[in-house]
Amino acid sequence: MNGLTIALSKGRIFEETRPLLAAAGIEPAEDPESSRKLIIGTNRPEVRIIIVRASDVPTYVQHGGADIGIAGRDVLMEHGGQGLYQPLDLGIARCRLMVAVRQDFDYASAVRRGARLKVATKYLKVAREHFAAKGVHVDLIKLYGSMELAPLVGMSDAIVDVVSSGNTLKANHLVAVEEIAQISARLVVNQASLKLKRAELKFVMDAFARVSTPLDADPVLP
Ligand code: PRT
Ligand code: MG
Repeated sequence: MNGLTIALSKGRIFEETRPLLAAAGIEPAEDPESSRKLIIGTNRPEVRIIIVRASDVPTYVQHGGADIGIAGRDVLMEHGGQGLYQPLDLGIARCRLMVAVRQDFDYASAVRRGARLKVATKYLKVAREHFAAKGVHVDLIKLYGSMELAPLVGMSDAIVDVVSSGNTLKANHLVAVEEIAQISARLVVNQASLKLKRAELKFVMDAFARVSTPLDADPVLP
């Protein structure tokens, strides 16, 4: 189909993408928080936005359901990034992917002892690779959300999750013990679209690049 389809998730990604879209002269016609529509028009007839789960953004772009999308680096690490160009770190939706445990759990000594750890997370691939690289044996438990609960009910020793303010960890008597990666959201582009819609995409990428601050360009993290 002609025109440009952009995949976004509701919430922080959509809100933090608004100024980037504005820089490209794109204004969503509706607010996804109040509209139930999954396809949202814009002030530009050739540009539309599809609203998908954050973890589905790379999949939609990979398979051509959208030409471009914006996804957290956490989501992209877990997806693997096959079939996607990642031309731009947008510096938005910043957080850190961390290992966290209960405040009363001695993580360092468990690792030193070579204990086998139960780890609950929605980031199975990332967690598997992280602990394998450290030589720590883990049993992974796949969850889809509220990972913070697992250690509290004795289901796991640790979690792997993204942390921004740290308030959720604190409120649940958890503490971050290890950083896996610094995270911000990136622009992802379908490989065929990049060839077929070069001019449109270059316009959008240039506009986004003008108004975003990549993580690396920024010595001080929030
Ligand atoms: O909600 P849904 O299950 O559909 O998907 P999602 O949670 O992956 O999506 P969304 O919209 O919540 O997050 C989209 C992207 O925003 C993530 O992929 C991250 O790259 C990025 N991001 C930035 C965050 C946070 N900050 C963040 N704080 N994603 C999630 N959180 C969670 C955090 O895990 C904690 O449970 O928000 C909660 C509050 O965090 P604190 O540390 O401020 O208390
Ligand atoms: Mg969420």
